[in-house]
Amino acid sequence: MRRFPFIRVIACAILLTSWLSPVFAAPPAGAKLPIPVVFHTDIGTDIDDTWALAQLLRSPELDLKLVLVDTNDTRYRAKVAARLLEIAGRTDVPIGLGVASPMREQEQNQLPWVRDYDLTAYRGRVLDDGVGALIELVMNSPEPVSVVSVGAVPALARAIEREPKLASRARFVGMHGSVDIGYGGGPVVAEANVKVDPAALRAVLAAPWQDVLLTPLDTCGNVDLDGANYHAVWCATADPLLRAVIEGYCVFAPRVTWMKCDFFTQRSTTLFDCVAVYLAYSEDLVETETVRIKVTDDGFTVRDPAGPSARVALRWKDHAGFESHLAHRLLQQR
Ligand SMILES: [Ca+2]
Repeated sequence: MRRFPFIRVIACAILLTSWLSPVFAAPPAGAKLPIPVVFHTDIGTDIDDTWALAQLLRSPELDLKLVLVDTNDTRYRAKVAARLLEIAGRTDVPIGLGVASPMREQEQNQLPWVRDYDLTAYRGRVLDDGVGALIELVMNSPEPVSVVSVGAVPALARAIEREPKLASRARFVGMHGSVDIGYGGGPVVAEANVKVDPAALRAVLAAPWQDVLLTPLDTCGNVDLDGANYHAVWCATADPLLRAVIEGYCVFAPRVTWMKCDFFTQRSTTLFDCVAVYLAYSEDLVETETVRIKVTDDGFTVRDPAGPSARVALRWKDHAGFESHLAHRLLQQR
């Protein structure tokens, strides 16, 4: 009789091993590990950062290690990120605060969504020195980190200044600029993420990254979800993360000042930032060119043979395919 408990222990061990082995087993030869990623964002102004964070969290190719909120009221931005991460069950992700500057409440387009949110109650870490957190992460990572940047970049410029070796250990994927095309297919413009701090972007693009890959307005400026793609996301009310994205959008729509957003039941706004998240794991649907780019003092990104080179997604191979892919990804469908 005394042998039975021992046999049970052995049986349990075998059972446990068989359950756990898919988790702890080494990946098959040739399989890629998820890419460590920093999401550098001005979440809380335009709503596309919220969509992009949800997309990132739903991308198995990417391993989110840090959200670095930058520019204006970074605590407000951190609250938006924290509430989304909490809803996604990802409070393992720390939030770093970047370079802050004043921001009026009227500019905080998701404020009602986080007005009562207590950032000190976030179960993950909120790091006042987000620049230091970025440096520590990149310098200690065994794998090169991809910095996916979808806002103006003062915190990144500061990080490069503080740790000049940072860029050589990382890859930069950014939603920045307007090379041949501007907003709505119009003429080139000083794109917002550049115009806020052109000197910072100039310093970032000049740094010796392992790779620089940009989506300017040329590709990201005409992406949205509408029709069946949008309807499916709108109707995904049982999915807490997508419900949070739509809630955030409904809060944002009546507050945004740079457009009349009366179409939020029908389609998304332009989802600029989602293209940068996509480029962090695939380039299949875009055409890229290596371009030497100068950032002007007034925020234009112009071709200049003396500028640092970047790989730039200038055209879509399959624009409709990307929008469909994005919807499927958000919905966790293949
Ligand atoms: Ca953004």
